[in-house]
Amino acid sequence: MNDNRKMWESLGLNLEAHDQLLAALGPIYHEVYLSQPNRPKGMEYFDFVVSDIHGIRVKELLEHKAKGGKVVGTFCVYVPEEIVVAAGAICIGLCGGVDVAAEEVEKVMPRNLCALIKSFMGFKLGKLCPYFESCDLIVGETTCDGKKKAFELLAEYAPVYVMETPQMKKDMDYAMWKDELYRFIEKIEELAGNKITEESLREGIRKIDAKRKALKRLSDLRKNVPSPISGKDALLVYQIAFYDDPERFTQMVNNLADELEERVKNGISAYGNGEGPRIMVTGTPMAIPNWKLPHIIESSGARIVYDELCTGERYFQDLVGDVEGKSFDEMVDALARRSLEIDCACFTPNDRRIEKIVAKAREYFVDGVIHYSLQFCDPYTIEAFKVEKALKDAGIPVMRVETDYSHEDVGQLKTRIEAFLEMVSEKRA
Ligand code: BJ8
Repeated sequence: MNDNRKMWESLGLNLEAHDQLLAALGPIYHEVYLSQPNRPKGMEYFDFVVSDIHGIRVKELLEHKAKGGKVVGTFCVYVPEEIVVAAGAICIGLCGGVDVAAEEVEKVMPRNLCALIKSFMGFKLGKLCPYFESCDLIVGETTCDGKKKAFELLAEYAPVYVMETPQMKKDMDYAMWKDELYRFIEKIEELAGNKITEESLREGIRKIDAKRKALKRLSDLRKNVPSPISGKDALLVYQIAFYDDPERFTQMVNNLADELEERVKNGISAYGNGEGPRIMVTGTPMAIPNWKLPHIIESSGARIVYDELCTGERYFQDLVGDVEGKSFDEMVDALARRSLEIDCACFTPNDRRIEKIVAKAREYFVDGVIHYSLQFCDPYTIEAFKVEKALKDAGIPVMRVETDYSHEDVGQLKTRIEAFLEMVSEKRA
């Protein structure tokens, strides 16, 4: 038995089902990623991370735990990883992007539920995720109803702590959220056995701000024509941001951005065959390995240049900012304000998201927008109508897509997307 298998066994994984999962990932990754022409050399690191997706990083988590460290799993970009890092713990984003253990999941929750929720429950119930099994605490939130109720069920299988996220963004909501961050600080201190000091909080904020800054730098480079990186590659980097070591990851993203700057100077396209329509994707997050829609879009000749997603801009568009000389309370305040800048459809009203989508579509020279919602996700599916109207009013072509993680609708989606891209190209000509 090789070292990885011993490690997975020690975590109690269902080895047979886990083998099948990894075996399925390889060919998909090859088709979606490795077959792309003209990829930046800097993507080799991210390919390596995926090629050993349940190996080295899990080993690092277990080494950390062996020294008395803690691992905290999260599902939402509102959970402030700065606080986890400040306590000396490791923060891992856990969202699942693939259908797993459906039979077990449907024994404890309804079939007609968002695929992302069913996926993370499947990873837990099917004992398929070494990250999940390494966590000392799972942090949920009260964003959408589906997640809120799923965390009650998840608590029967793992230690769960739920943060109460507000539903509006009034002054009282900021105050409530700031209190909630203090409650979270206490919980994390108790778990980690470490007091979060002014200096450790400042350091935690600096580390995570540096990561977001690197991601923002990468994203800004996607404004260029021709695009120096494919949309699929950018998405992969955003997805890995949730579980890689933050300092190493920041360095790798900055290296990649250096290379992309050179490409921009020399007019090198990631696609190598001219520029197809420039597309923005907006909507529900795409957790790894959910590459279905981006693959359809880019293999139909378009270029995704902006992701208004939590696995995208919503994760890194705002920084906490300079915390030099700030008191503990001022830093907690800045953390609360930064996270409430994120415009998740769980908030009401959420007009700012819509205004941003229109503004960014112009800033990134977007020819069309594809609104992506997971089926049964009420917040995004309902908000899609307002997004569509605002874009149409602004003269920007838009299409709505509702799907899940199955591959049954790939043919149908491809036909619809090709028709949309044809229309967009005619308008552009
Ligand atoms: S901040 S988008 S990460 S909640 S897709 S589970 S909303 S039914 S994931 Fe999200 Fe935080 Fe918002 Fe971002 Fe519910 Fe919709 Fe499923 Fe969703």
